[in-house]
Amino acid sequence: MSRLVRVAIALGSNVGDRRANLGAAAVRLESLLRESRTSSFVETDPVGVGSQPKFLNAAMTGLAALDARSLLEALLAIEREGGRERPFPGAPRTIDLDLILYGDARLDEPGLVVPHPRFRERRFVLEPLAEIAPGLIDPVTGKTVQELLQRLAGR
Ligand code: PH2
Ligand code: MG
Ligand code: MG
Repeated sequence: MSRLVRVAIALGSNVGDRRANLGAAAVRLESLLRESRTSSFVETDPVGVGSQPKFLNAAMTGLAALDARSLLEALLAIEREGGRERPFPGAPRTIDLDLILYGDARLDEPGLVVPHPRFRERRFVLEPLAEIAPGLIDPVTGKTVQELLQRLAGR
């Protein structure tokens, strides 16, 4: 019997056909997750990466049968299929898939830090995530996604 874990994934694209890039990744993720939900696609200004094209961002949630490391590998494989190149950190990208939450796990391993260390400060993650999973709980702060978004908005 396999254990299912509720996960949250952030999607972002600012190179090429952004809508097609997010759509293709979402289709692939739907096949990995049970009861998957996908947020609206929202256009956002780039944060912390200098002057770049605007992003299209989205969030997905669902139940994963994979362990966290295997899920991360699957996200990286979908990024590669989507033509992701990594010429330098923070480079514009066709598709970026970040594992935000993996149940109530707190992991700090090479390449795998969960919850994502910066998601609480990122409106481009919290806004789409709150649309589909406002009550999802951040195991570090104990706050819901909705509360994290309100906290951010109130600053
Ligand atoms: N991703 C980043 C850095 N900055 N800004 C926006 N608006 N959307 C992103 O997805 C994003 C970003 C690093 O992955
Ligand atoms: Mg990212
Ligand atoms: Mg990433």
